[in-house]
Amino acid sequence: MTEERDALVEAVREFADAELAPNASRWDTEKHFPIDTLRKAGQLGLGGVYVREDFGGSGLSRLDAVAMFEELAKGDTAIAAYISIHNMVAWMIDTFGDVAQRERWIPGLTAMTDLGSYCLTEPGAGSDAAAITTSARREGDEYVINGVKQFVSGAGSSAVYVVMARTGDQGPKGISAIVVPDGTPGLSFGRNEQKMGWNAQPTRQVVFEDVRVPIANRLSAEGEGFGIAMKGLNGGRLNIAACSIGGAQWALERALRYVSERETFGAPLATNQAVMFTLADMETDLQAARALLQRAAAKLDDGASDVVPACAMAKRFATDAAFDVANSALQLHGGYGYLHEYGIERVVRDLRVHQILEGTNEIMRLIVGRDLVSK
Ligand code: FAD
Ligand code: 2MC
Repeated sequence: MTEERDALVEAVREFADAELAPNASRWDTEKHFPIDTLRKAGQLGLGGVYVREDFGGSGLSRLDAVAMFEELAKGDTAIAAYISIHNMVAWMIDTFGDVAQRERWIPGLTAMTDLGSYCLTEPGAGSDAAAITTSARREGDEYVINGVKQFVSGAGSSAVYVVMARTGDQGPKGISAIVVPDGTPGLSFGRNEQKMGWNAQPTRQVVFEDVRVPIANRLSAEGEGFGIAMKGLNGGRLNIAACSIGGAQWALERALRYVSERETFGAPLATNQAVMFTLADMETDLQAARALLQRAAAKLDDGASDVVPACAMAKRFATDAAFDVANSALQLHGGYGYLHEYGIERVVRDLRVHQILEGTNEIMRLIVGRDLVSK
C-alpha cells in the first residue's frame, strides 16, 4: 500500500464509520435507499473513483478502488455495492463517450447528484447476455427502444440508464450501448423487488415502450455495446469481490470479539481449538481472496492480456470465500448470530447475491475454463 492509498482508505473508513455503519440495519429493515448519503459519498470523490479528473472524476487506480470498496462495505455492503455499480456506469460513459457525452453526464455522476444504472439483464437473458432482445430501431436521427430489462439496481432513482440494446443482428456484435436519461417518455419501472438481501438499494424492471433518444446518446460505434458492457463488468466484478471481502472482514472481527467474551463450559469460546481453527481458516481465506483480488486489479490497471479470466477468478473465489466466512461468523455467534440486531445475518444475506450477480460464479468458471482449454 502506498501512503497515498493509506490516506484514501482512511478517509473512506471514516465515511463508512460515520455515515453507513450506524444506519445499515435500519436501511435494511426499512428498505431505504439513502440518496442523501450517496450525495455525501459523491463529495468524497466516490462517484467516479477511476473516472478521469477533467469532469470531476477521482482518477484513481483499480488497486485503489478495491481497497476503498472493501472499507466502504464494512459500513454497509449493499450501499457499497450500489456505489460500485454507479462507478461502472460512470466509467463506461467516461471511457467510451465522446467529449459532449462526458461533459453532459460525467459531472453529475461523479458528484452523485445524478445516479447511474446499468441495464443488461432481461427476463429471458441473464447469463447468456449476448441473447438480449431489447431493440433500438433507427428512425431518422433517433433510436426507438422497446423491451424490458430485469433486476436493474438503482432503477427508479437513477438519472442515467446505460442500456444495452440490439441495433443489429443476433449475437454480441449486434448490440449497442445507449444512454437513456430519466424522464424520457415511454420509460417506466416495475415494483421494487422483495429480496433476501441488498434491501438498502432498489431493484426493479426497466420497461421501454417506444422510448426515443437521439442517436448521439450511443456510446462509441454501433455494435460495440457488448464489449463496452463486458469491459465495465471486469471492474465491476473486482469491486463486488472487494465488497464481499469487506463485509466478511467486518463479520470476522465481530466473531473474534464475540468468542473472546462468550463463555461456555467455564471458558471463553476462543480457547477451544475447534473455534481457533475456524477463525484461522476464515482469516486465511480472506487473505487469499484479497491477494487474488489485488493481483487482478493490478492486471486491470496494467491492461494485461489475461485480465478477463483474472477478474473472473477473483470474483468467483472472493465472493464464495467471503460468503462462507460471514456464514461461519454467524455460526460462531450461536443463536445471537441469527438475530437482526447483531448485524451478521444481514451481511450473510447481502453477500449471498454476490455469488449470483455481475456474472454468476458458474459463468466465472465458464470464463476461466474456456480460457484454460483455448490455450
Ligand atoms: P440464469 O442465466 O437463468 O442462470 C440460472 C442458473 O443457471 C444460474 O445458477 C447460472 O449460473 C446457471 N447457468 C446458466 N448458464 C450456465 C452454463 N452455461 N453453465 C453452467 N451453469 C449455467 N443485471 C443488470 O443488468 N443490472 C443490474 O443492475 C443488476 N442488478 C442485480 C441485482 C440483484 C439483486 C440481482 C439478483 C440481479 C441483478 N442483475 C442485474 C442480474 C444478474 O446479473 C443476473 O441475475 C445474473 O447474471 C444471472 O442471470 P439469471 O438470473 O437470468 O440466471
Ligand atoms: N471483457 C472484455 N471483453 C469480453 C469479455 C470481458 N469480460 N467477455 C466477453 N468479451 C468479448 C469477447 O472477447 C468477444 O469479443 P470478440 O468477438 O471481439 O472476440 C465478445 O465479447 C463475445 O464474447 P464471447 O464469444 O465469449 O460471448 P459468449 O456469448 O459466448 O459468452 C459471456 C459471453 C458468457 C462471458 C457473457 O455473456 C457474460 O459475461 N455473461 C454474464 C452476464 C453478466 O455478467 N451479467 C451481469 C449483469 S450486471 C449485474 O449483475 C449488476 C449487479 C450490475
